[in-house]
Amino acid sequence: MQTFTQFLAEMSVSPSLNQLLHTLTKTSKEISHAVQHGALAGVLGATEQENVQGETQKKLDVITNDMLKTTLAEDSTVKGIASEEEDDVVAANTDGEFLVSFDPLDGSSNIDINSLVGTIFSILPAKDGELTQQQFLQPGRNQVAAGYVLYGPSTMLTLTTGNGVFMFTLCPESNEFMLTESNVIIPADTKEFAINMSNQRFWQPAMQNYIDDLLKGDTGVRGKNFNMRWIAAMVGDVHRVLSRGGLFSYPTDTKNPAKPFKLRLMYEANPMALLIEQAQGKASTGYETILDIEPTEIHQRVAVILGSRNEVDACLKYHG
Ligand code: AFP
Repeated sequence: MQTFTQFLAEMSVSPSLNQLLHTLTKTSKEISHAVQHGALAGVLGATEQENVQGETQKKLDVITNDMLKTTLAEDSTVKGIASEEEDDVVAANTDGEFLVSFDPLDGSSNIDINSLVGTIFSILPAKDGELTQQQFLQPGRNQVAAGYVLYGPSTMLTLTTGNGVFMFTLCPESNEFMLTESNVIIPADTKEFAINMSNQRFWQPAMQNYIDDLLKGDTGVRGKNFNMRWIAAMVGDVHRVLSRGGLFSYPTDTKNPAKPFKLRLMYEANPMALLIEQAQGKASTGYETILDIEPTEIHQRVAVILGSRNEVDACLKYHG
């Protein structure tokens, strides 16, 4: 089995990207340790602060954000950082080659119930000049690498540098990420979907009709029965889709008219869309390919429909 270091050498990633990926994985091991200690380390529960998006921050959201911010700012390859937990972009090193966007701990509502959480990251090329939000506003297609670290029964890293999708498992004895899945491919067809059904009445008719037909199973137009899963952490749901196929969606809804979309483009939808496309799946808003969206701001939200190619296409047909 290859170590992560051996893998990067074999993939001939540039020395600067190699350095940055090592910084990210080193910090993720420390996050994994903090998550594992849970109540023993007094890291569960909420703070009294809200992030820029008006969500109450969990203690671990703040701790993991600070861990990543500190280590990335010390990495000479990083020019700037954008995080779910930071109001604005954070400048790191003027000559840095990369911009890193991240959700330090996706699935915050799972923290206190000892369920799946993860770190999602996206790496974009930096541009010359002063670091501003504008630097980050590049389509997801520009990402040089993207991935997530899932803190589950095993800690797993899933990564793409634009040459396929690879999964690594953190060995508890050696504390090394070991390559455990190469060239992940998502089956084109599936009988599994993931969506928060409690929002059904707030969806657009296209999504309502699509899900209605899945629920009718072999008595309806789809002619087969579907199973449903919902982890409430995109990182866990996408990991399942990459592992065995499926369709995952957080669609447009009218629950809160001021917030028609839930998931964030820069550090949730884009990195996941790159992984999904690299694994031969598909990722769309219903009307647009996620990786082609020209972002307008760093905390922008979008509708997401991703997963097994043929099933995403089936869903898109309802969207016209
Ligand atoms: P956080 O980013 O606040 O941890 O939220 C997680 C998430 O954005 C995404 O990972 C889940 O798919 C989704 O929220 C779950 O949302 P519901 O609570 O509406 O099911």
